Amino acid sequence: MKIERVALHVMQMPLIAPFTTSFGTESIREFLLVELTADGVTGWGEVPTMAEPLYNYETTKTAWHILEDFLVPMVLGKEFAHPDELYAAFDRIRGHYMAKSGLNNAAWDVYARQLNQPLAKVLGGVKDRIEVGVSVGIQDSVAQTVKTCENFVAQGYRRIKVKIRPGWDEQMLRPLRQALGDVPIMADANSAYTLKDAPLFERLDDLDLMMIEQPLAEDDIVDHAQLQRRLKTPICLDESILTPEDARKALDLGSCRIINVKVGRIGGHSPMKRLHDLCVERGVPLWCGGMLESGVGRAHNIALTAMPGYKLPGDTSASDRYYHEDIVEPAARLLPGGYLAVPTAPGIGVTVLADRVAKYRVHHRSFAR
Ligand code: OSB
Ligand code: MG
Repeated sequence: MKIERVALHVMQMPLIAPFTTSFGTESIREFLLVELTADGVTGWGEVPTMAEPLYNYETTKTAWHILEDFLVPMVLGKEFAHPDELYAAFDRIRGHYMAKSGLNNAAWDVYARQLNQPLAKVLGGVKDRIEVGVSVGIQDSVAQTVKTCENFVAQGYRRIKVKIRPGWDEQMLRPLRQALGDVPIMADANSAYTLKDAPLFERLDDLDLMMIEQPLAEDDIVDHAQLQRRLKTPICLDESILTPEDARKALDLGSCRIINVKVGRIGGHSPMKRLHDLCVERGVPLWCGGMLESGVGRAHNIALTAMPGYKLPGDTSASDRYYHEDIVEPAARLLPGGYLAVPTAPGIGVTVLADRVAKYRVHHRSFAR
């Protein structure tokens, strides 16, 4: 594919309800869309940054800078045989995986459209529907948490993830387990604890949580290994895994038993496939995390979750769990039993609606040669 044009769109979409984690509250989802045209075929990618560097160090502005000044000039006017080759061109640029993922994934969409095949199939996917769960932010009260979670269970979601932070953990999780019976529950701390909190996590062992996600610092797989040795509950790493090599090291150290893949966090489908294959080889279950994506990022998440290594329900909930209206058609809808359908149309399998993109766009620029 010869890259003819790249357009970057800064998007701001209001969430139906604010989403609170241990690092802050988001009410308007800010992110970038990458629109890439090669050989007359257009593909889309999503850069799932936020306005502030709270989840990781990237922001929408750093991603714009890295794309505009470095990544876009590396691909514009160039010819690539495969999206992996385009990703390899980014080798010299350190980090900034979310910025890289936007271009890499847009190239995968183009590539699959050129093959006239769904992206899921091109990535090696084998499922026609994926099992999904829901990620519930920090609520005002325990009663509110129980009600919110019961409502999602009634809709069919197959597992509940709740956000925790110091002062909002055991006192919420015990009554929640009581209320939900044997519904699979897990907790995500977004790095809010230290090894000093190990006794708390040991007490949580009897709640039979599916896993505890990223309890400790994002840059620390050493303390996670110590904590994992003390727990029956599996630790799942999210923020700590930026590359397939990070995953290998964390698994070698015993820092986790499960890995959450966010295709943006690790740079796109090209490195994602390597991480997937490593985890399949080692028998480590994967699941697909989320960054409250729009329909573009959601379609990429659905496509990748069709791969066989994704063994556990992910955070890819239906579009209506986040947004009043989506920027793609058809928007992802929850099927009975807690599934999303894997699209069968070419590429990401959804149509990006130009008028909706324009409605929620605050800035854009097109690069061509
Ligand atoms: O840690 O998984 C996380 C949302 C924003 C930033 C970080 C995280 C999340 C979620 C929501 O948990 C996942 C989703 O529903 O997209
Ligand atoms: Mg997480």
